[in-house]
Amino acid sequence: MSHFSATPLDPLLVTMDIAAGRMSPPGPTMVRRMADLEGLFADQAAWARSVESDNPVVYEVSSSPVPEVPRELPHSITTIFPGACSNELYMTKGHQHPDPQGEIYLGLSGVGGLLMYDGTRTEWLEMRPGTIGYIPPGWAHRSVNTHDEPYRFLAVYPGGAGHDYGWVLKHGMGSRVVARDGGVHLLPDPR
Ligand code: S6P
Ligand code: ZN
Repeated sequence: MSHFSATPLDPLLVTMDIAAGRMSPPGPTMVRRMADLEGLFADQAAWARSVESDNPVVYEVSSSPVPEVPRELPHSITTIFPGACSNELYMTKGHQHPDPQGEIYLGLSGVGGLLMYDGTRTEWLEMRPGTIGYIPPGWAHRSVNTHDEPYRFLAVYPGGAGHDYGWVLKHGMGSRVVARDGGVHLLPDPR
């Protein structure tokens, strides 16, 4: 996501429409379709078929107007829709913050998981409405929808941390999250 103004904002009341995954007043919104997740799902042939058939929306991000600049705390609602590519559950691209700083996720609706990877260890937190997932500095993070309704969470993160998507493309997340035999499983993904 890229943002606009470097001018600090005045105090701001933001209202979340959790059912819609929107914020008011609104800031930037982003839609990620299957085509935007190239190279991320294990089954590349299934990914290509999905892109060619209807290129579904996998997730959306709606931000408040707080900009991604140092010292500000931008925040956004991510909605991951239910679904899978082959049997790998719908997920965000995942990223590292090049300036390592912590981040907070708050579960809003639905059920999902917060997958984190520090290059050696993988951690998985189950996220439900009201749970907070803490992402320590230096851990790459990806979110996954593990159920059959939209999974929504609020993210609050340091505006100067930046976003590096190439790191996850290159190193993966240590594990993949798949639906199999009626359950959700983490499979090792060594690189
Ligand atoms: C930003 C924070 C989230 C994600 C969002 C989409 O630091 O972690 O707002 O941007 O969940 O995920 P991704 O990996 O596509 O940015
Ligand atoms: Zn982040």
